[in-house]
Amino acid sequence: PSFRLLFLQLDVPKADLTVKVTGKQWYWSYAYPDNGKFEFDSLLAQDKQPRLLGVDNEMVVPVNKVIRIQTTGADVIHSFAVPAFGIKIDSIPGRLNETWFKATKTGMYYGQCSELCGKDHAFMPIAVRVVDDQEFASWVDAAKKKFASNPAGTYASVGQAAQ
Ligand SMILES: [Cu+2]
Repeated sequence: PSFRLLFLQLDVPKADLTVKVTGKQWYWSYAYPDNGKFEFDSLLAQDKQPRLLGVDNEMVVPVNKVIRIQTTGADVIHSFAVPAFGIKIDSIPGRLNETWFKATKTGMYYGQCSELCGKDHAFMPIAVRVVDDQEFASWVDAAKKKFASNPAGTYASVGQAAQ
């Protein structure tokens, strides 16, 4: 029976939305190819609860929709795991892995990097905020302005500018 389940997990149903998740040392970046292709970084927020799980910019998705996750690594191997959705998939440089989930309730869901990836492996949480359709649409509108028009504001480019 477990093999049947493992097999079915890999069969990605028709997705309502795709989010591309890139694991980096030591944070995640989320890209929304279906919603204007904006991308943003999600960094551990020291001042947020729950401790070690709160981030500055959450991954936001609509409730009751099939969300396809495509994941890769930018530097070393990471792993994208969200226990509440039953997903765990390696984020490997040079490779695009796929998985999916469908959240049936709104709210916050958390996960952590699950492949030892260096110094701050324990400090690159995954925070997913599941919202209704209307809230998702307004978040997308705001996110397009906040992230797409200002690529210089992302963590990675701030790091490059400092070099
Ligand atoms: Cu990692």
